Amino acid sequence: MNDKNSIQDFIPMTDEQKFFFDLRGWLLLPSVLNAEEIDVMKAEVYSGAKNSYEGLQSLLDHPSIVGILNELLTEQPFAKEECYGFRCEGSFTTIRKPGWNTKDRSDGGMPHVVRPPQQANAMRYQVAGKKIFSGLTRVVWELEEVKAGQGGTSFLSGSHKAHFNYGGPNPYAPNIGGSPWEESMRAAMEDYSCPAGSVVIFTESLVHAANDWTNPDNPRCAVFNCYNSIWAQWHKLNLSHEIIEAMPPKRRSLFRGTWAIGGGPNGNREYSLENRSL
Ligand SMILES: O=C(O)CCC(=O)C(=O)O
Ligand SMILES: [Fe+2]
Repeated sequence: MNDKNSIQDFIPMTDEQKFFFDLRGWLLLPSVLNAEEIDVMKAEVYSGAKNSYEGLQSLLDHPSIVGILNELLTEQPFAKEECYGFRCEGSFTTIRKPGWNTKDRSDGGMPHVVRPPQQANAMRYQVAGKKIFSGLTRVVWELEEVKAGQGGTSFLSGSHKAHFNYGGPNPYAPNIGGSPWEESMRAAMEDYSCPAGSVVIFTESLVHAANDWTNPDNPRCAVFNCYNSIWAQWHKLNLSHEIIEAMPPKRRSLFRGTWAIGGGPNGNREYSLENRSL
């Protein structure tokens, strides 16, 4: 795997990917990791991913997603040779054995969003000047096979651009709870089948849900990484300075402080103990 990630090292987002991401709010990249890479990452997750990013950190700026995150989150002049133009918010891993149920989640599997896209705010999906800004953006690494309808994350495609609320009593609620249309919205949701080593990218403005894992053949084993604009933060960082400090410098820049002006002529490019997101 590539640890340097110079500015030329990534794979650009294609026009086709841009079209479908904008249309649906999510994108599947099948079979990104090879068998050996899958084994290494899976072993890390199954052994508890104790220092989460330590063994999984090469996924954070994997060349297959950097070009896409540049399109989705970066204003071009802010992508530099020595630092990324987007930031990482945090990460979690999941192992869901056959029979795993959404009751184990605090949201109980309720379809939800970061913030409803009907109001303007710093997390919302927008397009201007032929440029996407995807707001809070999730990258899911599926390390085991996923079969459609058997427990992958599901999406209400297009809902990241919905102009009308979900029908529930509170238009600010970040989920579809209490909506008289809950069943028809759930019925309209779609998901994906993919081999192990695939990536799913979605805007958190899209209505999405966790689902019961009913696939009897293998568990779900996935890494969920979250990204944002270098000027916006949603999650509190769940990663120690020691782990970030040990990363290569460009990868470290994913965790630099969330600000733009006031730090000298070069602006905000380098991660340090004094310049980190908290
Ligand atoms: O667990 C899942 O499938 C959904 C996770 C989720 O809601 C998210 O990544 O924002
Ligand atoms: Fe979510």
